[in-house]
Amino acid sequence: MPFQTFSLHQLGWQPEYARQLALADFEAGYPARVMAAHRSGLMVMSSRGHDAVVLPHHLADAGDGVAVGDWVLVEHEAGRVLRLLERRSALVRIAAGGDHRRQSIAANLDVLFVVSSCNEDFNPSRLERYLALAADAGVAPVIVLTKADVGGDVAACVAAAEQLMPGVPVIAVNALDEASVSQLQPWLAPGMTVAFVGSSGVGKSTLTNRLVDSASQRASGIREDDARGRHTTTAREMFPTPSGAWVIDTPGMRELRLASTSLELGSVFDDIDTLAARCRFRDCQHDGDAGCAVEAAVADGTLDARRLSNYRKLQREASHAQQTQREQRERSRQFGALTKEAMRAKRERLGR
Ligand SMILES: Nc1nc2c(ncn2[C@@H]2O[C@H](COP(=O)(O)OP(=O)(O)O)[C@@H](O)[C@H]2O)c(=O)[nH]1
Ligand SMILES: [Mg+2]
Ligand SMILES: [Zn+2]
Repeated sequence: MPFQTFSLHQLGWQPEYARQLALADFEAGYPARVMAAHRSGLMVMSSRGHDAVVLPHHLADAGDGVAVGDWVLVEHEAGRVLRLLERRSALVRIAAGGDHRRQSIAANLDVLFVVSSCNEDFNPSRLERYLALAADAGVAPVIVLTKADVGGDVAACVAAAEQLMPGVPVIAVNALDEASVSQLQPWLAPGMTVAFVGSSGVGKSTLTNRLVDSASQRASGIREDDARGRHTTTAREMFPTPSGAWVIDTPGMRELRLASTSLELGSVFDDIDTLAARCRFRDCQHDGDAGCAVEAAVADGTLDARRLSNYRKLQREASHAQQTQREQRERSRQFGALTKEAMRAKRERLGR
């Protein structure tokens, strides 16, 4: 089967990536985009087609790791990644489990579709969490409310979602219906990269499959099925749409802990920050303090108590993430010092 090829431009190449490469870099290797990240290595796409390449450990372990959507420099003939290019944006989470590692999920995104269904799953606090995640990633969010066909008060859902953050588009769709899903086309221009995030079962994979024609999924050579022949969304992959955009499906992230270390959480809670500026005392804790504008707004119904408490919760998480990051930096600094000391001792033993 002939593989579809793409120009760098079609792959989403931007001048800011080109600026990171000198002539010597182009002599050593070629730029390619990560289409899929597996334990064994990366599947990349470049103007010469797709290639399986090796990701050296020192690159895999550096920073937040390499993710689907990243641009890398691949060594000519060697099929090995030489460098990771600086990202325009990146979705990062705190890994599940005890070690609290930062882990990139997707890189160089233009749009983040925050998906929720219009029924039981609809949860404003969870949507705010994803909006903060988008702000931290540096990606423009679009809220997509699925299962608009199932019943439930779709208009009320849309209205509630529209209140969460001014300027964020809210689209209600039936993910099973092609015409309905075509409402997402404005964000699927050629070279654009979009990703879906949201709880398990909201329709992310259904949307992805609707947008990406199956022929290009197969032809891209990046679909891998597990031993039982089922497709799994454990490895992150991106697929081209007929309109020329790139779509990334992400597995439902049950343990979506914010990797954000900014207590402002983007501008998701601008309304509360604006209110807080009007409190009588600058260090107002909005907790029984005299002349508190935030509590006054909750009392008169202009601010949702739920929203305030969610802001506080997300701020606590951000401050926790800040602390963890500090500790990790300190640990790796100590580890670096230890390694240096060990190497010095070894040199001495060898009499050099
Ligand atoms: N009726 C209806 N069913 C949907 C819609 N979106 C998703 N589903 C169904 O919901 C289930 C979960 O969808 P899936 O795409 O696997 O969710 P994911 O976990 O977010 O990837 C599947 O059975 C879909 O067919 C929708 O808009 N309308
Ligand atoms: Mg899925
Ligand atoms: Zn206050």
